[in-house]
Amino acid sequence: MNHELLMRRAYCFQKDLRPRFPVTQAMALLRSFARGFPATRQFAPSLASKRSFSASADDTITIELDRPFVGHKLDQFDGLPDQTVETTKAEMVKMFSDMYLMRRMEIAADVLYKGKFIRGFCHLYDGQEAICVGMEAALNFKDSIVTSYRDHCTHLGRGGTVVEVMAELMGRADGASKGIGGSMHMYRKEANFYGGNGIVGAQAPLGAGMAFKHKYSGEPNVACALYGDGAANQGQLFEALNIAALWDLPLIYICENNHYGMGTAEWRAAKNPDFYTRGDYVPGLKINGMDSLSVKKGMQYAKAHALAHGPIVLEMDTYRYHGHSMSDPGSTYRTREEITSVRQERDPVERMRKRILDMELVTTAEVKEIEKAQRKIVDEAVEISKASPLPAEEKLFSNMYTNSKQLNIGIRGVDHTIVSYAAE
Ligand SMILES: Cc1ncc(C[n+]2csc(CCOP(=O)(O)OP(=O)(O)O)c2C)c(N)n1
Ligand SMILES: [Mg+2]
Repeated sequence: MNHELLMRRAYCFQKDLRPRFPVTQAMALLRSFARGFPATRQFAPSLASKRSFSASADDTITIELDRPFVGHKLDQFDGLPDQTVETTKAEMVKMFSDMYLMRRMEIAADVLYKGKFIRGFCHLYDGQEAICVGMEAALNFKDSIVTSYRDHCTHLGRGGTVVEVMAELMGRADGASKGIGGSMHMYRKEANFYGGNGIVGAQAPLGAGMAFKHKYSGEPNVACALYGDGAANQGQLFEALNIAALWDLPLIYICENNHYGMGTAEWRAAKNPDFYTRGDYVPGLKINGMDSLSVKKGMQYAKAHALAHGPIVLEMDTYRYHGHSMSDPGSTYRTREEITSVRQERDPVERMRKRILDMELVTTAEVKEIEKAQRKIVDEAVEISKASPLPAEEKLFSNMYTNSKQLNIGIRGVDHTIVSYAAE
């Protein structure tokens, strides 16, 4: 079996580029492929360890995390999570592969934006990939997610495809929202992903509503609402938190602290930038958001907590490499040295690449093959998206909340008399 093909079958997110046979078969192939690799049952603790041992792709490996969790009011509950996480070779290789795919997709979006194939808003997620990937390792698609406009990779994490993201970015009919939403409006209802929100903080009360639904329906699931350090100062967050705490809703608030809200550093906007403590009476946990395994462990803890006791506030310590959006060069309010040092010392993709190589779970040649396969997925998705048609004209006026024809007003200067209205 060709390794590149195998990795694509076992790991890629691509629905439409995914070869047509079941994942179980792919995983069986992966297992046979993995059998020859050295691995460890009890791996501890440093990334630099090079112990060789044999284990299959699904054998449990225990990793000691290099940064401790920091808690807020957790003593009244289960205390702090310990500093170890259980994983497998298959999971770690998948995490690397998924994060690498996300990184390449965001780099491609940057290039396409500069080439004017993508217009309008575009907020990239590169640097923050470990949150998305680690979070999904602790959740299932019956748990709900709602996030901000920085949503491209969340869509992949929820099982969406690179084509869906790319086509949406280019305003094409094959996009996640049929090309009428754009960068800020990825959406995947079948995996309980409710977007993509352009209004800062708007997702916080939406997340509380989703958590209410899970509890009301007696489902063993949680709702996760992700927001930034800038959004963390919004009033609606505290209103929703109050009601969620009163009603013990299974809600996980996740503050993705990339340390800037547009060009404003966290300390200039927040009197208390310890965002995991900002729930006051609601417990919190600070997590290394640059390590997908730390995120997984923290999320496992948070899900169990939310189901048993109600809301919890997580702070993911992370960093965005690009500017706030494509119109921000990202270097006027922070130094280039700062960006470079995070890339060199904390990059989530590099961290996992180093980990699986140091543990001798894969060879350098195999890592290169994974990377080549993921780059090909992105390249093909770009071409498919470019060839995708524009949405039909009448689609521009479907799913509108207000019937502006009745109100006799234009929408953003568009003359409504020249289009027909299609209600969906
Ligand atoms: C209610 C509202 N106010 C202001 C804006 C403009 N705005 C868009 S993003 C942003 C900064 C948010 O920063 P943060 O929450 O840290 O998220 P990040 O962009 O860093 O992911 C602002 C002020 C908006 N979209 N909505
Ligand atoms: Mg921010």
